[in-house]
Amino acid sequence: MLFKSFVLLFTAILCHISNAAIVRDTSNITYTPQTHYFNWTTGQGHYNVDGTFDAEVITCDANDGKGPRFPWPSIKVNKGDRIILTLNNGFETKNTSIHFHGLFQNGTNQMDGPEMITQCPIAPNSSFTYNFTVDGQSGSYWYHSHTKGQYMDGMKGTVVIEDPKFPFEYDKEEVLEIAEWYHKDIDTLTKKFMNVYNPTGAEPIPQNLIMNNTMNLTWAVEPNTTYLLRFINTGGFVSQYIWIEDHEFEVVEVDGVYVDPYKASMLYITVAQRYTVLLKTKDTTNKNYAIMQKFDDTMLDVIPNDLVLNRTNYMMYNTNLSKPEENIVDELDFLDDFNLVPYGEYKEELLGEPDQRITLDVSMNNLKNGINYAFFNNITFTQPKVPTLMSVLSSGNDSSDPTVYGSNTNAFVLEKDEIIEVVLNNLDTGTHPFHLHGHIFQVIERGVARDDDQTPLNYDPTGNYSYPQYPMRRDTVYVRPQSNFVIRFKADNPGVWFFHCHIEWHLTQGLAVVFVEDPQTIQSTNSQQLTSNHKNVCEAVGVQYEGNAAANTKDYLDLTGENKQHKNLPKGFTAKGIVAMTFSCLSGILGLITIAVYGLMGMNDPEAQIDFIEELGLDPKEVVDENEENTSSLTSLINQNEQSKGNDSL
Ligand SMILES: *[C@@H]1O[C@H](CO)[C@@H](O)[C@H](O)[C@H]1NC(C)=O
Ligand SMILES: *[C@@H]1O[C@H](CO)[C@@H](O)[C@H](O)[C@H]1NC(C)=O
Ligand SMILES: *[C@@H]1O[C@H](CO)[C@@H](O)[C@H](O)[C@H]1NC(C)=O
Ligand SMILES: *[C@@H]1O[C@H](CO)[C@@H](O)[C@H](O)[C@H]1NC(C)=O
Ligand SMILES: *[C@@H]1O[C@H](CO)[C@@H](O)[C@H](O)[C@H]1NC(C)=O
Ligand SMILES: *[C@@H]1O[C@H](CO)[C@@H](O)[C@H](O)[C@H]1NC(C)=O
Ligand SMILES: *[C@@H]1O[C@H](CO)[C@@H](O)[C@H](O)[C@H]1NC(C)=O
Ligand SMILES: *[C@@H]1O[C@H](CO)[C@@H](O)[C@H](O)[C@H]1NC(C)=O
Ligand SMILES: *[C@@H]1O[C@H](CO)[C@@H](O)[C@H](O)[C@H]1NC(C)=O
Ligand SMILES: *[C@@H]1O[C@H](CO)[C@@H](O)[C@H](O)[C@H]1NC(C)=O
Ligand SMILES: *[C@@H]1O[C@H](CO)[C@@H](O)[C@H](O)[C@H]1NC(C)=O
Ligand SMILES: *[C@@H]1O[C@H](CO)[C@@H](O)[C@H](O)[C@H]1NC(C)=O
Ligand SMILES: [Cu+2]
Repeated sequence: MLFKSFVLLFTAILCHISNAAIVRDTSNITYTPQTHYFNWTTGQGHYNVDGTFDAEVITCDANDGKGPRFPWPSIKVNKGDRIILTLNNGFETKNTSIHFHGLFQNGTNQMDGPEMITQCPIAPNSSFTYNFTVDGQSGSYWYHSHTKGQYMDGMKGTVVIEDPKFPFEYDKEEVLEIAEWYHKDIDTLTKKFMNVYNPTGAEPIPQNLIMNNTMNLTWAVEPNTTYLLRFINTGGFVSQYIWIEDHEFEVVEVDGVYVDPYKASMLYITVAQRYTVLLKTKDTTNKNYAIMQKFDDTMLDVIPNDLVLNRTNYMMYNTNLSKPEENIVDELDFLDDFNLVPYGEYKEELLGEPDQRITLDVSMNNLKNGINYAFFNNITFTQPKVPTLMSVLSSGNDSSDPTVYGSNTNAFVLEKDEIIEVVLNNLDTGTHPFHLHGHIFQVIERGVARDDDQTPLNYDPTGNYSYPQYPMRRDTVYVRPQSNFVIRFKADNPGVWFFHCHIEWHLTQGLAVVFVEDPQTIQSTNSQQLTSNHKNVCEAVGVQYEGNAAANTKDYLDLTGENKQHKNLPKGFTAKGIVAMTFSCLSGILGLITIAVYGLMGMNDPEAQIDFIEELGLDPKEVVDENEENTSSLTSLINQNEQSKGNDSL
């Protein structure tokens, strides 16, 4: 077995690593950093993205006199430049925020974006100024709201950081932004998703795959030209297979990390991942070619009949000739990113034995309110009352004690310069792309998928694994169904960094942990202190910028009053029970009663049964009346309770 996989790996490397890319001599190039100003205001509008439906979207007014626009602007800056972006909340009621995905924010943690982690939410009529440099980073990135799935409504855009010393030669550059699109807005979809009527946590099915915020995109190309082509998946749910008919990619960068040029005819791109490739066009113009996007349909709980799984876009050499037809391939033979090797300054030898190993088990289950949540180690992330960065800044010597950050935030404290290993075991049957803020990490191990009827393949800490000498590095990596991955990084970026599934549905379900990295250095660094603008934003939204997760400023180890997740299902009442019932029941109150009653049949403690019915917002007496046969055992207890209530009020 081991021998066989070795041979496979070896041949894979032989046929994919290429020397076609031409390396530039960049030794004499110098560059003076610039500052770029943006002044954006959020708003609500309508836009027909896919040509089939006028959807509610989030618009951007760039305050340039042109009014609100959609899609959002794309940003292009150079390595080392400064970005100063003022985000004005123009919504009537919604909070907002912006995160620059993949940027390290080294020394500027408060500019990272996730609300209640590094910043206060920006309230309507309030403005937050993001001010940071892109020191030492280049490549393909993106920005998006980090508030309540807002980026699924279009509050996002591509970010390209040009490197004046980019190592490979090319003639032209192009960005292709891929995503999925929903006709309904995120707030409407979330209400249906986080709902007792969706007990399996089935994610809403998108209507279409899109490219550059449209369908049927045309890309006019020049023949005989080497393009640096940047694929950026700004979606919130599905991974996509990407290929171009009869053309080959040479991958040179993933998630901002340069890699040894690697040939592939197909890419598998999860949401939030980026692949930058060299693409040499043909030297003739007698045909046009299909740019294909294909759903990873294993991520969909149901595949509606009218869902178009493959989308065709047009790579046009010659507009006089007809557009290409859909391109069909025999197999989905895509690049395994585990085989990539970082290039140049990004090449880093396998980090040594970890100082701290954090094991995270992913699972999904229902809590007592009937809703399906996602868990790391049985904890579903629940926002603290004070953004975690502000708890760090105000907690003095207590900042190294994870207690400060709450029992429901899954906070881990990392000490300065420690080697951190995260072992992630996916007990769930889905694929999940995980993103770490503030870092790229080495991916040293990734297990194969396990079928639904098998037991999950956990990482074995005593196992005999052979790790790559120069592991792949990136900021977003997927785990296969019921399998695992292991990543390592050095804790050399003081800050509070969110680690979460980038499927927005799963983040909403709580699939996140928080790394509090080197809290003492955060406290003692000038640039990490809250700007006065930031304090104003907190005041406007009514969030304290001092205190522990429970907003306690006196005793940082007293978490009384902190936000907590709902209780577990009562014993005997299983998630399966809820699922079975919801699918067989009618809508409305009658449906709820049926669920409650069915669940009750497996529950032997009448006290717990009543508790559960009340949790569902129902009157136990009513439930019993409507379902006499199934609940007779409850009747006496309810009567007793009523009697004792009556006695109390006398
Ligand atoms: C770089 O500069 C040095 C000194 O000016 C010169 O000798 C060398 O040819 C230059 N190299 C390139 C690639 O331009
Ligand atoms: C942003 O634009 C608005 C409207 O033109 C203006 O009032 C505001 O001063 C601008 N803010 C910044 C930081 O330039
Ligand atoms: C793309 O083509 C489909 C038909 O294949 C059409 O229904 C849709 O409106 C087109 N979308 C756009 C944005 O042109
Ligand atoms: C905005 O944030 C504040 C503070 O967290 C919160 O109380 C409020 O409910 C939020 N508003 C909305 C519409 O979510
Ligand atoms: C925002 O400011 C405008 C103009 O000052 C005012 O009309 C509006 O009521 C304010 N909205 C909120 C939510 O405070
Ligand atoms: C941005 O940050 C730099 C460095 O801290 C500071 O000098 C500058 O005043 C800031 N600009 C704004 C508009 O906040
Ligand atoms: C796609 O959108 C990007 C901006 O994100 C733009 O730079 C690029 O030119 C567009 N490509 C095509 C083919 O329209
Ligand atoms: C492409 O380049 C080759 C060799 O340089 C040349 O012979 C050919 O005419 C070019 N084709 C086009 C379409 O420009
Ligand atoms: C397309 O047709 C026009 C008119 O016949 C011609 O002038 C042009 O050169 C053609 N373009 C290409 C790329 O063949
Ligand atoms: C989609 O693409 C795959 C791969 O090219 C192909 O096998 C399949 O037939 C296509 N069509 C549909 C409807 O899935
Ligand atoms: C999560 O809960 C399950 C069931 O109670 C238990 O077996 C498991 O050990 C828990 N996992 C962790 C990491 O605490
Ligand atoms: C952050 O900056 C420090 C030096 O100021 C450097 O040692 C460290 O490697 C940087 N971390 C990252 C993730 O870039
Ligand atoms: Cu996920």
